[in-house]
Amino acid sequence: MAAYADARAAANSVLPLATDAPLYDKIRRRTREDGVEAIGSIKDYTLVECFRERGGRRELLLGFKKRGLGVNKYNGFGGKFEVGETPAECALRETREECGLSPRRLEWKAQLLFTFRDSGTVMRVHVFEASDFDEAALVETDEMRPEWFDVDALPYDRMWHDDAFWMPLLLDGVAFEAWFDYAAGGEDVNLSLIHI
Ligand code: 6OG
Repeated sequence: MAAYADARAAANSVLPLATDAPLYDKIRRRTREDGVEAIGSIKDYTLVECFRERGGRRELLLGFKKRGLGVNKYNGFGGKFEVGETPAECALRETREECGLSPRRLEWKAQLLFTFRDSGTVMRVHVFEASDFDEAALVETDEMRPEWFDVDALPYDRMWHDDAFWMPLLLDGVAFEAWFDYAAGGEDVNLSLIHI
């Protein structure tokens, strides 16, 4: 139960984390069966998916990551929390820092938990859907090269493997919580569980 208490504290009481307790228990059970203690410390991140309408089509802004975790992959914008930040504050700051956009609409949509077979650290990623921004502010930064994609033609082969599992839910407007267990090396998902 320690991880559950920790999850609540880290969420600053602003997120609907209703189903996290059973999910943490499942992660423990499933990974212990393989002789792995997958839940050690928990590191929190945000991830922001920015949408626009173009010619009757829906488009998603992805950034090609130029450095750090996920280098050479397309992903949404986000990163680690600064001390005292709520998830929404972190999401907005990271989006502004990485691509210049300041979304006026930001909605919590998902919590992703990642375990890695070569690490005891759980990554907990708070996913937001964003829209309504001044597009003139969009810039390439040292970290990300932004690019719009039609939602029916996302570059899944150049994104994190987990995205192909959960992105269709996000595109359908579903809020969810999911766990992805990555094989050693961190490129392929071994196991996944999704709670809607
Ligand atoms: P910085 O290093 O830029 O934060 N992130 C992941 N996103 C997806 N879709 N799948 C993963 O699979 C991810 N691992 C990390 C969270 C890293 C950014 O990358 C996201 C942050 O937005 C393992 O501070």
